[in-house]
Amino acid sequence: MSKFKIPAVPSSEITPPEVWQARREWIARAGAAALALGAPSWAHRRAMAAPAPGSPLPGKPDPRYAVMDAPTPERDVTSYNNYYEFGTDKGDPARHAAALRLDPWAVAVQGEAARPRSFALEDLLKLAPMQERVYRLRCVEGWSMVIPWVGYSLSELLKQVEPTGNARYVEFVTAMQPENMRGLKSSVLEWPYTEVLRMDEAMHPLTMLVFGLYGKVLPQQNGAPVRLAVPWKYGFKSAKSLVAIRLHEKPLPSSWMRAAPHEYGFYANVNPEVPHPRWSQATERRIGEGGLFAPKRKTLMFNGYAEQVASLYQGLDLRANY
Ligand SMILES: Nc1nc2c(c(=O)[nH]1)N[C@H]1C(S)=C(S)[C@@H](COP(=O)(O)O)O[C@H]1N2
Ligand SMILES: [Mo]
Repeated sequence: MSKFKIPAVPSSEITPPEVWQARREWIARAGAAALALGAPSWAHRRAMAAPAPGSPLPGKPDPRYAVMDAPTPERDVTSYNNYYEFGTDKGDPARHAAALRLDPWAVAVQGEAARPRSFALEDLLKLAPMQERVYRLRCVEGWSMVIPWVGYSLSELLKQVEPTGNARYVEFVTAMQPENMRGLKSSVLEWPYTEVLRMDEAMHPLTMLVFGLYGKVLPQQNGAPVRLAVPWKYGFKSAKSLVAIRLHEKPLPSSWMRAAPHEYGFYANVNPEVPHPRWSQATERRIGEGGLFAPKRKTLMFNGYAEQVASLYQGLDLRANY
């Protein structure tokens, strides 16, 4: 495993002063909130139900994992979503995802592991210290956001089950609640929604298990109660509402690979030089930034995380392996 380097802001990325100012204010606010809240109120009770979406979930800000871009306003992060189980319109998840049944919730970690087992959500919340990390999210559709997530590296969970030497791929299986998810009637994808990473990608410290955003428990539309954030890949790799994580020896396709194999490859690394078959990926619209007429931003290789992750793909033809 390559050693994690502290991310530096590429000099090509010139941040306008108003963005800096917004970012400074936001850091001050987040710091004050973390101090005021201390440990979440439910942390000391035992056998409690999982905390409700929107209740406080502070994380310790980790500057190693913070991009300098201004975070996208919370109202945009929670109202402009892709969560096809609740419909394909950007407003559908915020309208309909409250129907998702959250309690009880567990994530089964299975397959190529010496100690496979199921983790109750309450135990996952205590497994490692909560961190706050400000990540970019680049949707394959051409828009992006900057989101302060709360959670910890997925590797913290994976190491608990002691993966065997055969564990080379990691599959993420998400919730399927037909009575609560109106989108499952659509055949746009095969359900449940699944994603797959290579083991070294899954173990990379940037790959995050997320329980909250903006210092609060995840709202359903953003993937409550636990989701993935893989910031150097297109957003669809960051599967929401995880119920199982399976370690495999052989590669396997994800939902999107099955649905449109010529459009969605295994890696889905953000790459401005490889267009989607139906549109360019060279630029993106940052949600919350001046509406439809704001100038587009240049999309960055690996979504700006090249310094941390490029070594994972040494010798790989990134055009052929999209
Ligand atoms: N289960 C599930 N996870 C999912 C999706 C989905 O439809 N279902 N959409 C993906 C896509 S395309 C994107 S861009 C991100 C969006 O995350 P956000 O709504 O929290 O910004 O979630 C990803 N995870
Ligand atoms: Mo997306």
